[in-house]
Amino acid sequence: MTTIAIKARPYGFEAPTGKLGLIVIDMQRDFLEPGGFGAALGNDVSQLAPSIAATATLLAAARKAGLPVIHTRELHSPDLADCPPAKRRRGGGSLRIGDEGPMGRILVAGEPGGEIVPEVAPLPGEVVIDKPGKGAFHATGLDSVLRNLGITHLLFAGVTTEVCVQTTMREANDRGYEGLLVEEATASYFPEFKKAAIEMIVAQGGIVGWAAPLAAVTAALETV
Ligand code: C5J
Repeated sequence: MTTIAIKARPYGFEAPTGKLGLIVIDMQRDFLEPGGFGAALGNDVSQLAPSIAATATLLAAARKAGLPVIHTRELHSPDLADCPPAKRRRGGGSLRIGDEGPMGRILVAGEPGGEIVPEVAPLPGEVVIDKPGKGAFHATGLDSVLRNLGITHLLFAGVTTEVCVQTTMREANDRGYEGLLVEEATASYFPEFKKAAIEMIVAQGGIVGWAAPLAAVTAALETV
């Protein structure tokens, strides 16, 4: 069996060809644009902007290499039945989940703010997982989807690094997947949290997984 080898930290990441997928977490207007959930919590959304172009580059390389691509969206049903009251109460911002904002109801399915930004939008045939939690495995069919696709290794991109991305990497790790975070293709409202999250992932011999620069990942995907 051939492998895709990526120069990574804490050591080289090797994925069997055909078993590597890309998961792009929550690249939604509600997190990336003014007027959404992230901004309502008092965050500077411009901090996330550089991750859009990097994720677009990564997506292009993954699609060219034939990797399955999975997108996630943090969303709740319009009746908010899947939103724990504790989650809705949290934050104390001007707008809460379900409230009407400039891009429609915050983090509600079917509203403009819940859509993925056009630069990294899913292509027809790519899986989109809507998730009510921070982790993409919680209360979703993601694990079945990955197993049905035969995926054992995952590249991770998306926002925000220390919340939904890191939570999902940890969930994947506990389920036996091997995960690598693509550094430029993720971002946090707090650059120091992004840096710390990456260090937490690769510390202790890769206790959560691997991390690598975008160029190392695209170079490896070129070899497929
Ligand atoms: C947050 C996410 N930050 N996608 N969600 O609430 O990271």
